[in-house]
Amino acid sequence: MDFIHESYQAGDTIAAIATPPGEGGVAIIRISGNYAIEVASRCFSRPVESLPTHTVHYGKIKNKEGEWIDHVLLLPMHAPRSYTGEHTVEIHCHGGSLIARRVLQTVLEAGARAARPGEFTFKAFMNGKLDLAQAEAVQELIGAKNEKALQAAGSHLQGALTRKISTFQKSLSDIAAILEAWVDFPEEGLEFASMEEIQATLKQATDAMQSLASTFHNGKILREGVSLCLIGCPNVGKSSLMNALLGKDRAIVSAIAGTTRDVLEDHLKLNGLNFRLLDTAGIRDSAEIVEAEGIRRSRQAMQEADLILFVLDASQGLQPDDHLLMQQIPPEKTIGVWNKIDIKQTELPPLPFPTVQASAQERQGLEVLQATIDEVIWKNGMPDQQEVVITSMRHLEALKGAIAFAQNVYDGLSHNLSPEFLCVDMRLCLRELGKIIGTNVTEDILSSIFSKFCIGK
Ligand SMILES: Nc1nc2c(ncn2[C@@H]2O[C@H](COP(=O)(O)OP(=O)(O)OP(=O)(O)O)[C@@H](O)[C@H]2O)c(=O)[nH]1
Ligand SMILES: [Mg+2]
Repeated sequence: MDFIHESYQAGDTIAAIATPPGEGGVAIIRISGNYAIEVASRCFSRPVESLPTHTVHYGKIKNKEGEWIDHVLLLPMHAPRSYTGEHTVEIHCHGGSLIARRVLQTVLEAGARAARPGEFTFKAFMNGKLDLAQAEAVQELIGAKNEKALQAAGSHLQGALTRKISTFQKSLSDIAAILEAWVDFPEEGLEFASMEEIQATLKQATDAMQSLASTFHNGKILREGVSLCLIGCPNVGKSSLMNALLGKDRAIVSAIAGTTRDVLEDHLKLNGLNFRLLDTAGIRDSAEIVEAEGIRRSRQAMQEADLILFVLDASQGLQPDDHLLMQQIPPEKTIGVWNKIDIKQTELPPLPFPTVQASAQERQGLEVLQATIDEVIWKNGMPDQQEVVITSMRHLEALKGAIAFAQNVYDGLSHNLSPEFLCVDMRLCLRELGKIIGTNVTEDILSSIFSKFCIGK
């Protein structure tokens, strides 16, 4: 992967097709840079220099030889009023991939360079149109697979995360300033503010950063969805429950124990969230080689899943094999499902996790099951619309770093550590926070962020 900014020159004029490949009503070619207007002018049937900014114009695209390429609409946007903050021209041509590529080719021949992935957004970042957290939110917004993820990305793009980080930076910079003054004028001691006050502010900021960091669990659910694994002994009705939840005949169901041999996967949307549903082979002692491999995969799926549905046969009650299996299941991520409640015979014992009764065959108890799934997933509380949640691992790492350094300063104050040391940690703490919004990022971080974008964004 190219380092996007290796050859980055502010104002470099770049172009790309901004719409997805394939056939469509229109395709958009985007040009951005110091010479965007001139480049567009060289291929358009009218001088683009004379067109007022943010107006749309009908005309022809022609190549250097004067050959007609397409009829288009052209939209000039003069700097700084554009996505990138530079002169930008969008050309709306017919939406075939070949025709769009021809128009792009013409634009490139007229002097633009082909854009790299994410380069338009990178320019927006470099020109101060977006901070780094907002630039990443653009990608989240494009990639959002469910309503809630879209909401979180929208709030990041509008700067909610940035504002939050800025408040941390503000109160921690105040402390940093006091500590620096202390280093410069040690004989004056800490009279600028009392030790208790500094520690109180530090604690407040650390708690607030901690609570932002703890939203990552929810953020991950929003972004990636939840993997939900059906586990149980043979024949309890896992595949039937999978089919019932999906509302389709996905997995083979039979009265023969050991029907499912491999992990089966399908996707489901529940309460605005994406689920990856995994049906597995019934777990029992088996010497049969294929079944044994299936069982190994069941166990692996169980370990990796975010949530386990432990399925039991209510017509049989808790059998010794169920009991054995139950001891191997992590209870904090498990929901018990007594299936076949339609033919229940015995009293059912309580289980050490939330449990529901259902009949996959009669489609009973599914709503209660769905509600319980929701409850267990959002056990720390569902984020409300206003809450800022972090969805990126990079942000979590930086926050954790900032928390650790702030904690060092706090402890150092308690132990009368020399202010020089405290200043170092304070600066490192601020630097971690800066990484989130992009004031302190290395080239590789930028590269890795922007290279995930598509070309044309
Ligand atoms: N009465 C009743 N029978 C059910 C119910 N759910 C499943 N069954 C029956 O139980 C048998 C086993 O169902 P499956 O869904 O194949 O069970 P499984 O847990 O996937 O079994 P393996 O893949 O072999 O581990 C089939 O004969 C189903 O028709 C239910 O809710 N009520
Ligand atoms: Mg099965």
